[in-house]
Amino acid sequence: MIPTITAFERSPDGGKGLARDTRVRWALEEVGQPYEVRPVSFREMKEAAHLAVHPFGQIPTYEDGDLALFETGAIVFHIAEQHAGLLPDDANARARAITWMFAALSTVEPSILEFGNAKLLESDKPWAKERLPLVAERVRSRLKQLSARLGDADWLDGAFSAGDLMMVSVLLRLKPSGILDEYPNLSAYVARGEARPAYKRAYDAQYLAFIGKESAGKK
Ligand code: GTB
Repeated sequence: MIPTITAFERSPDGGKGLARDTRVRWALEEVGQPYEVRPVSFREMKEAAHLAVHPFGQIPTYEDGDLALFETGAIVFHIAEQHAGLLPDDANARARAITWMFAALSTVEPSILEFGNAKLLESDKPWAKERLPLVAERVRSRLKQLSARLGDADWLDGAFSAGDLMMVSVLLRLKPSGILDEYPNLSAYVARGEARPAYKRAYDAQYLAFIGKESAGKK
């Protein structure tokens, strides 16, 4: 069976691959699993049919036969469990790769999201100028720790894994800010992720979907 994922009908990032369907596409591409995409509008996301799959009315979701999942962590983990290539066979190495997935989502991503919100959604608030540097420092503090752990290794723990896929996906959100460039080993790490053929296919697919919608809208 071919799984179906949902994605923004028209991504607000203009096809830059920052919406979270990209990490799911990337995982599917890494394991060679074809997939279909059901684009959803912001209105559809909050309607009953979508809420039945995603209780928080967001994208992406993942449906395969009787199984319906939401949350990119759970989706990527499921894909990695179903196919070879994203988690090591050795039980301890596998547990460590899963640990990095959790670390990406629950220790590194929150400060990055907070930073994004402070820049994009709160910049007109009277306290924004004072808050932004604080939030940026929280991001730097995590990046410094991550940078120290990565050192000059290519990936976080041996061969590329779902842990790296998730960490790179989380860090990518920082690229436009320039903060990532303060940690050369982390920007090289992200670049290695982006250079993977599976990432390129995932990026191109979401970009082409966005461009397709744009040109259809202009007709
Ligand atoms: N924890 C969930 C997961 O990992 O699956 C979070 C899912 C989530 O945040 N989904 C977002 C969404 O559906 C899209 S990815 N938002 C609509 C809503 O909540 O109503 C977040 C996102 C949105 C936009 C950009 N962008 O424009 O750059 C980047 C990322």
